[in-house]
Amino acid sequence: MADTATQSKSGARLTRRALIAGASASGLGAALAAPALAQKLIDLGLPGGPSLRPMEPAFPGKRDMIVQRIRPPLLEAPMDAFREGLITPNDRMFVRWNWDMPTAVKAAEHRVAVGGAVKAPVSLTLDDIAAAGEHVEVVAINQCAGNGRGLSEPRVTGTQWGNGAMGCAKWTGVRLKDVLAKAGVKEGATRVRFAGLDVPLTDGAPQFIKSIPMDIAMRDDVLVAWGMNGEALPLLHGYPLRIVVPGWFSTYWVKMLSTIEVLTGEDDSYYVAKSYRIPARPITPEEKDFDTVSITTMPPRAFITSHADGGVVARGKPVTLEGIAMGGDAALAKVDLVGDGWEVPCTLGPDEGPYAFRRWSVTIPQVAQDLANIGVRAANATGAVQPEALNWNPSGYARNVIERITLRAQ
Ligand SMILES: Nc1nc2c(c(=O)[nH]1)N[C@H]1C(S)=C(S)[C@@H](COP(=O)(O)O)O[C@H]1N2
Ligand SMILES: [Mo]
Repeated sequence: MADTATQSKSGARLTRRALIAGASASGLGAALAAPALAQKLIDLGLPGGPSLRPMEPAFPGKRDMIVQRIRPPLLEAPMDAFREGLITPNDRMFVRWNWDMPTAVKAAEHRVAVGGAVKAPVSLTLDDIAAAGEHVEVVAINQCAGNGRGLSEPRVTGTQWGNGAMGCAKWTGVRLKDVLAKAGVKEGATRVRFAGLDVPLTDGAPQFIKSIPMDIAMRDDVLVAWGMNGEALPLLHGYPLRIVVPGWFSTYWVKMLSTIEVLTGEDDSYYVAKSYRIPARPITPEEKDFDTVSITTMPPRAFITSHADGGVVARGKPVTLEGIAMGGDAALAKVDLVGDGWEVPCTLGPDEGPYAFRRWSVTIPQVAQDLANIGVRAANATGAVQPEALNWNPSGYARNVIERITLRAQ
């Protein structure tokens, strides 16, 4: 819902130019100061609507990013961000804010309130958080639940992302369970809910708050993080603190964390009870009557990063294809290059843990003809395998159909 907000507070429809002017005039601040009009356009190959997007180099701390929206910012990484290594540099990490983001945070004054069903509510400084427990590093993929949504057929509503609403970083922080221990969780706790400093643009709209079940909150790798690839979290990524839930879509990775609330019942807040939900069973686009469940864990996915659709390869010569893959909520087990009726296993690169990207490569000894409709198919340790057909749902969540391209032999 918030995804599609293209209207200003006054309800006037904004042109791109007005948006940019508005961004500077309304004191959005240094962090998002009037990005220059982008000259470069990129084609995301979206089947159901306008496919061109500006490439924008002017966001603070970012190299060229695909601008899906300026305010609140929605920036997508171009696929060339994933061509090397398995860590996504901070300046290529996608950005997503549902509502306006604060453009300055005073670290010394920042507090995290831990309350709800706890023995003694506390208000923690950044130093308190840092001292709450052992410092932990986790390499984990930050992926929007709507990543690749723009490729859905039939088209669905929401940000028309290509596949660049993802990235893999090394996150540093303390365990959420150690922070919770500062307040002491009461018997009967069911979920832990998070809020950040951002508030809705429109009056009466729900705040972006999200919760996770207690057993997930108590996991050893679920963090209150302040570090991203060895640097302080950039403002765009939630300075000074964010939640990290490895293996879960990053809608739960609340940024600019300011409140932790222990719940004893269900969470009936908008972004849990009404939004970020998928059909409880597979449906067809025509079906309207179905139960829904919250989107939670990520399924396996793989991408070719060495070649783009329509690329040219040398006939009669060997070709090496490369890319990245992820297991989702479990370790990656295997990646296969698949064509029409054939498949070849790929070699996997360094393993940075179950929640990280892993590189894959495969060499075709001699290209005889066009490589038509080739794709890579990942499988994870629980046996989940990428499907041949799109798992279509009305919000385009959790896309993990095998992505196919065609390479021309010349
Ligand atoms: N405070 C806050 N945290 C948030 C959001 C938000 O709007 N506000 N969006 C969530 C969603 S939907 C996504 S996909 C991730 C994006 O994280 P990133 O911008 O660091 O890539 O942040 C999550 N955390
Ligand atoms: Mo998201």
